[in-house]
Amino acid sequence: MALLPILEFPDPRLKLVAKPVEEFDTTVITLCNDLLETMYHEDGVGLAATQANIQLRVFTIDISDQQNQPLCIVNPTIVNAIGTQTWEEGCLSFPDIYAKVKRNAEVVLEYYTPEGAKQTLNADGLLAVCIQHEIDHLNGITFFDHLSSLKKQLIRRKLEKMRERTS
Ligand code: K1U
Ligand code: ZN
Repeated sequence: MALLPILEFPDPRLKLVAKPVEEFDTTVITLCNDLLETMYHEDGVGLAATQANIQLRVFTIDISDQQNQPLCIVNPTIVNAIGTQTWEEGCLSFPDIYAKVKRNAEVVLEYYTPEGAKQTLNADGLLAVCIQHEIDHLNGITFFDHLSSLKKQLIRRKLEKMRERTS
């Protein structure tokens, strides 16, 4: 297993659209294990391959308190989505930035395990939010893209100040 470096905004590689996995081989299993290890190390509840500069439609999620309910999601498709909810989201590609984003309240997700088995998952609450956040990453979209121009400006300034302090 390996810790993967995470791309940070405004890295243009966060805008790349990931390609579907075509062969379910050990590469996919290794990628899932590396994403999980990196996600747990960073105390995240999700991590998309795009954030590790790997353009494959793969992400991991674990919303449990004990970090013991890992989900490895390959080639995800949301087949049904209803309602709306607003959640204060974080993103490992935007350290220390949180912002409210409106998304669907419930989703039905079809996906494959890293071994190639097709699955269906019904999700609501944080799990539904996280699934939509990670699928956005695979499509080159971040939570920043959902925000108003004013909020974007405030976040840009905050990141500049944080980087000035650490440089
Ligand atoms: O994709 C990512 O950047 C990971 C991101 C997932 C996410 C969290 C919350 C709402 C939407 C998407 C994070 O894990 S952010 C950091 C975090 O540790 C966290 C934030 C809120 C609740 C629990 C954890
Ligand atoms: Zn994110």
